[in-house]
Formats: sequence, C-alpha cells, structure tokens
Amino acid sequence: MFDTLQDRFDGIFRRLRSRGRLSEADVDEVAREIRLALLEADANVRVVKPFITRLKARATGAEVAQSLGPAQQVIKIVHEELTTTLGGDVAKLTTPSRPPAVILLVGLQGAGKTTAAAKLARYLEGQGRTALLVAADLQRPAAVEQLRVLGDQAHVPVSSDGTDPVAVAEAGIREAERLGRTVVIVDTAGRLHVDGALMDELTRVAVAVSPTDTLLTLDAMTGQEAVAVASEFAAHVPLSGVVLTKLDGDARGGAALSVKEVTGLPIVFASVGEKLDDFEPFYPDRMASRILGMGDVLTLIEKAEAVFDADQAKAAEAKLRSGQFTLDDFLDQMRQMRKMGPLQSIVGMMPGVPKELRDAELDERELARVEAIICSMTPAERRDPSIINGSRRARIAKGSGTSSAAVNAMLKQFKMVQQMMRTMTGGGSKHRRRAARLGR
Ligand SMILES: Nc1nc2c(ncn2[C@@H]2O[C@H](COP(=O)(O)OP(=O)(O)O)[C@@H](O)[C@H]2O)c(=O)[nH]1
Ligand SMILES: [Mg+2]
Repeated sequence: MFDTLQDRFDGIFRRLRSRGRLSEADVDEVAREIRLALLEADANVRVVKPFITRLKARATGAEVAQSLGPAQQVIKIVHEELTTTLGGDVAKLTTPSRPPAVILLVGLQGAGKTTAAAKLARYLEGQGRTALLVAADLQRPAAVEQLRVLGDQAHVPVSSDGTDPVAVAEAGIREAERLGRTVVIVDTAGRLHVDGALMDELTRVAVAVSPTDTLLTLDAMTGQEAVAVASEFAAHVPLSGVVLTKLDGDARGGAALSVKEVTGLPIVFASVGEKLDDFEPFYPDRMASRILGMGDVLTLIEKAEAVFDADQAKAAEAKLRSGQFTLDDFLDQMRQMRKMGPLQSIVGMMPGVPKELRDAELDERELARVEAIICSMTPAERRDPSIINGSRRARIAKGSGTSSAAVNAMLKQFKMVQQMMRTMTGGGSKHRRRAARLGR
C-alpha cells in the first residue's frame, strides 16, 4: 500500500532533515521532488498542481521560516496537504430518520462489490447494527451463490427473491423490515465497461429503493482508470461515496490520491485484503501518516483492541510491569497477534519501523517455527530463558526441528517483543497523546 510514495518521501525527508534553515531554492527543490513523487505514484495532474502550489506557498511563508525545525515543519505541511488530498475529514454513512438504512453498492465487474458487500455487513454488525444482504446481481450466474457463501461466513442473512433486480431489491427491503434489520446492503451487477444497459438497470434499482447511500466500488489497482470510471458512473447515478478495494495490491496509490479531488466523492471505506476482516473506514489523516512513515498507531490500537482479549491483555500488562512476562505469555500474545491479520500489514502501521524491516518478507511460517521452538522448551526455560545454555539450546533445536541459531534468533526476537509489548500495553494513552501532538 503506497510503497512508491513511502520510499520517495523517506528519501526526500531524510535529505531535508540534514539541513538547517531552508532557503527558497531548498523549498523549490523539495517541491520538485515531491511533485515527481506524486506523479510517479500515478496521482492525477489535477491533484498534483494545486498540491504543489499550496505546499510552496506555505513552505516559503512565515510558518516555516520562523520555525527552528524547518524539516519538521515541511513534513507537517505535507502531512496536512496529503490529508486534504485524500479527502480531509472522515466520511460517514448517512443515518436515515427511520431504519433500515439502504446501502447500494455499484461498480464494474470484478471491482470487488460482492466481497465488499459482505465485508461491509460484517463491519456494520461489529458496530452494533443488524444487516441484511441482498443479491441483486442476476447477470452473473454464480453471483447470488457467491454472496450467499460470503454472507454465511459473515453470519449475515442473504435475500434474493425474484427474477428482476428491481423486484429482488424491493423484496430485500421488505424482508429487512419484517426481520427488523437496521441496514440493507444491496449488491448489484457490473459490466466490464460502463454501458447504457447497466446504467439503466442501476437507475431503476436506485429509484425503487431510494438508497440512503450509494457507494461506488473502485479497484485501486486500476489507478487512473478507476478515477475515469468514477466520473462516468457519477454522470449517470447519484453517488455518495467510494469503497476503494484491493489497496493491498496497489503500490502506487493513484486512485486514492485522485478520486476526491477529481470527482468530489469521498472514500468511505478501504478494502485491504481478501479476508472478510480486511476492511476499514478510510481515515485520510491516518493514511497520510502511513504514507509519510509516521505509522498508523490509532488503527493498530483499534485492531488490537478488537482482537486482544481485554482480560488477557491486562494480565499480560501486569506481568510485564512486574517483569514476569514469560515465553508462555509471548506465545499467547503471538497467537492473538496473528488474529490481527498478516504481519506485514501490522508492521506497516507501526511508527518508526525501519524501512528494511517494513520491506522484509515476514513469513507466516516463521511464526509457526517460533511456536515450535517455544513448545520444545521446558516450563523452567520458558519462565527464565537465561538458563538456556549450549546443550539446552541443542535439545530445543532438535525438538523443534530447527537449529541452534534459530533458537538464538527467536530469543532475541522475544526480547524485542517484550520491549514492544511494553510500549503497546503501557502506552495506549501515550500514543494517543503523541498522535494529538502530531496534529491528528
Ligand atoms: N487482494 C484483494 N482482493 C480483493 C479485494 N476485494 C475483492 N477482491 C477480489 O477481487 C475479486 C472480485 O471480487 P468480487 O467481489 O467478486 O467483485 P464484483 O464483480 O465487483 O462483485 C475476487 O476474487 C475477490 O476476492 C481486496 O481488497 N483485496
Ligand atoms: Mg459481484
């Protein structure tokens, strides 16, 4: 996600930090580099030009000249401008005066509508809503079945009653009212390209169900093409926002950077993987932080809060404080952490993680190996790893099917995690304070 920009900004800011005061020529050079970085990330020219104009105006102004840390100031300005470009404030779904809320999902074939429908249902259920999914894509033979399978996984009922998309959608709303569900999510058919028949069908469905929100699903991996598609859809169907999918496979970020500025539509949700839980509200400021390598501590904390068992976390914290955090606890924590999602995405959200580590292949098999090593230790060794000498190490290596070097590496890693856990469990409020200081 945004790897191209992250790399560029990393270099630009590193050079910038080595400077004292910034001359106008320095600012020009930084602006030029950032312009290239944005273009390379496939941002629309309509985004890049005003971005650079604003950046230059602010960076040559008193705001920076009078500050003691010009580099920090420039980074702060870039962060704010990036946040604005990505949409500024967090976009929220509309709350209807009377439930159920009706969310219509539209988009091209393969953009990720059906997947997003189930993910959104699951997300909203997590927010205390009760969802009903409606399969109104009657074009693709297997589309209804696909939504049924996903609905099952998300534990959300699926309705598909009728032979015409309008009838199915209407029946879905009635079903939701009957069941007392508070939100209806309608999945619709797509085409490979925007065409008249599709727009006609979507318009008829929209008129029939008067959606509280119509979200356009866009594939981030298609970059500027996604932005063009958004403009075409917007010309035919009233849209309220965008669900940006496959951000996990998009290294450049052109669609994310351009959609709001070009179409005026806010990105409401981001889909960041194939699993049902890989779905999150789109926070422009957090995304900007991620791009600038400041980490995304808030999302990380939220994910941790959603996954970690609160009592268990408290117990672990208490153990940490008293210096009793053992390898057994490590094993527990690690198993919980795995539930947060792919390691790579977790590491990407941590602030101050060196680029080398961010890029390192973090193998899930590595976790399995760590587990095997810990399981091959005696209780005494798990309580106090310092007793592990050469012969114990060899025994553990043999028992776990690894090597002495691997056992050593794991123990080193354990020490690192001990430190990390200390900041994470003890530092929730501290992180929030720091985030607030960063202007978020
Ligand atoms: N990696 C990744 N794949 C996704 C994401 N969202 C959807 N997909 C995949 O994209 C393909 C098309 O998704 P689908 O929901 O059927 O698209 P639809 O035709 O718009 O309904 C499927 O194989 C999904 O698993 C995402 O956020 N990340
Ligand atoms: Mg579909």
